[in-house]
Amino acid sequence: MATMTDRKHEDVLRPLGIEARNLGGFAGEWMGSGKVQPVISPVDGEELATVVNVTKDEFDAILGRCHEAWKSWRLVPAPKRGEVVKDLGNELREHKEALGRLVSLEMGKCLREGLGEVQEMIDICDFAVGLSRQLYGLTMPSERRRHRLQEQWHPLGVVGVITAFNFPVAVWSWNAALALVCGDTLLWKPSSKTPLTALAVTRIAQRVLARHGFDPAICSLSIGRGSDIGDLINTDPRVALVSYTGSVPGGRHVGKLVQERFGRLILELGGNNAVIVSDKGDLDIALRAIYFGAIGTSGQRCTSTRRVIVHTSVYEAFVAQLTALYAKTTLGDPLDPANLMGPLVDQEAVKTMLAAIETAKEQGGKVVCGGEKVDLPGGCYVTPCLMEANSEMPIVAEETFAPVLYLIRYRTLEEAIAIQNGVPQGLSSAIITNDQAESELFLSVEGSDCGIANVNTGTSGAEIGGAFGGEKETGGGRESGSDAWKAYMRRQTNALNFSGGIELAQGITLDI
Ligand code: UN1
Repeated sequence: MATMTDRKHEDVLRPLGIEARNLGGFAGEWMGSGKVQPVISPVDGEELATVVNVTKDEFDAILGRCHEAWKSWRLVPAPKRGEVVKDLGNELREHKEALGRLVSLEMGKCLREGLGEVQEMIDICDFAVGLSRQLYGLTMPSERRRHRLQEQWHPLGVVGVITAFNFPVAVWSWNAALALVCGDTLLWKPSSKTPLTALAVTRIAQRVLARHGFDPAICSLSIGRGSDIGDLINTDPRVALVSYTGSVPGGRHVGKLVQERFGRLILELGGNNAVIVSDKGDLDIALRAIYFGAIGTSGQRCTSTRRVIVHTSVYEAFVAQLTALYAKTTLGDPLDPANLMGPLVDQEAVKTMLAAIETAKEQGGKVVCGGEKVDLPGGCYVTPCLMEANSEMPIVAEETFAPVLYLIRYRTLEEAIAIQNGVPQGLSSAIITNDQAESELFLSVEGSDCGIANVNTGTSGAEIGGAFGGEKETGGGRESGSDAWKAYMRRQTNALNFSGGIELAQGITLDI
């Protein structure tokens, strides 16, 4: 086993407090005595560290402490909670480079994207600081004389945050920054593929909370498998809200368990995002937007571009140019700035991608380029694949979490929109056009049915200021900006009578 001094990636791991062996549970103190899990980097196949998962009993203790911590955290004035989040943002600024590197190393995305992910954490902290003074309720005119009607927002409780490997730290922060100013506490279960980044972030939060004199159990951590720790979160009534990011089947499972006990739920599930390239659009914009959307994070974003629906009159020219761009993809170590694409998250993901390509071929798809395994250390590298396809192919309606981009032709915009909407998922979508009527139709009620619909920019890279999430099988949840904070609080409507008498609503009289 690697020791502290001869570990290969010591320079990345050490500054963030990652030891050779780490305990996977935290609620004011560190604990863990369950299964020991090795963490392998997809970058080079090296073991980065081991994590000791939490047991059921430890989970129970962690949740108990996190729930206890909520009882006092909810009493702290929201702007004071905002000050803690401000400091969390500053600490993340300080560790941006280190954390960005660890994200790259642990899950394989390019460093520039790893840094972008940490930037999203910083941005949502800034957003939440302002929000801590804006948790507004409305007042409404009462139908009764000398009555006032109002609503107010109260902290909800423990928020269970179950995150995916592809945004191992940002997803936590979109939930955490809002939940913290809303007066909730957090119990984080990261993907078993990416526990180290979660450990690093929890250590940062622990320091910040302690510095402000608050119980560090406010940001608790519980590393373990979805089937045990995840399900304990889903079924325990002490968890007021479960925010789950992951696959559609995973969301279906979580949804049933949480709904069964009438817990609150935010689901961020799969996407099958399309870009419509109009003959009235700028091909250069289309190429850049689509290229980044398809190969960014090696096609493993929920928002990755998976389908391009191109007007038949520009199809040949567009495909030729996109193919030329794909040929320029530099593939390899994601920490090397020369590389545009890193590995997939693990060898299983490579198998899934190659199998999907075979299935697509059987269904009539034609590979234009890529889709091959590349012999690099770790065995997780593939070339990004462009494939001519049609919307009747069943696999085109599925989310393959890999860089496979389906190219589809269209003749009328109505047809393109029908193709775009003709999949079970509804996360992100875009149109490339300079025609106002086209973009308006795309954004109208007859247009995209997705939670995100963009014009002249791609499907991925959403800013934190907007609410993030999607419709249909994407699950309907919203995180991040706009008024997504409301999901992290409970709304209370108040009728206040200062008339000195009693008057019933709806004009009802009682002769007693
Ligand atoms: C995800 O893939 O789970 O819009 C989220 C984007 C990022 C978030 C992706 N801001 O691509």
